[in-house]
Amino acid sequence: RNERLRVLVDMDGVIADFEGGFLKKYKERYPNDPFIPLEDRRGFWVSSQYGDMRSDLCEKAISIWESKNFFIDLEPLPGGVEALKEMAKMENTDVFICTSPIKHYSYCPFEKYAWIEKHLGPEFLEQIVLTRDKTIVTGDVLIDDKPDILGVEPNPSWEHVLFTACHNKHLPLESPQRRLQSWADDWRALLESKRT
Ligand code: UMP
Repeated sequence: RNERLRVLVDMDGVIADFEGGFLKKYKERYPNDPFIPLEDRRGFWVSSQYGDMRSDLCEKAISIWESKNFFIDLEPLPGGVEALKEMAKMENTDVFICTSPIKHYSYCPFEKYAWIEKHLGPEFLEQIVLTRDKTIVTGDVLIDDKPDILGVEPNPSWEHVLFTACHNKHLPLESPQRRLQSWADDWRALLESKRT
């Protein structure tokens, strides 16, 4: 059996500020259209909440993250880069960044690699898993801000720990599910609890 701990860490909303980057560029591009302040965000899909506000705003929202330089310009979320670098140096620990690219592939996959090289260093280019289905990836824990992570595998090997974000902070947790409130929260204890 494997003595090493395998940690999967999501990118958008966990180490890269997708919501903040979206809102900034949306307001710049559509200054005369309504927007949703981060404290009013509900639900994982930004485009759905914008579309519910006014139907044309769904595709306007999508146009933001489909644009060149959207993903590379995202700011790191507080403490995320430092946590991943420390995690990667821990004994018997393998860290992978597990992220779903958008289907408009012109910029997103390239810019995700570039972001990781820029903020985490070229060593981390070995640690990237790009997949639209995270259930087929094996690991001990998946730290992700998406409440429902579904795919073709009904029983994924990982425990999903919900990373708190503006869109999920009001959600009641399904009973066994754990949260990481931020990177200031005790992620080391979480990892130790999976090691035993
Ligand atoms: N995304 C959308 N629509 C939205 C919000 C996000 O397509 O309304 C994209 C951005 C990310 C991906 O590329 O979905 C989420 O990836 P994960 O965080 O689940 O890895």
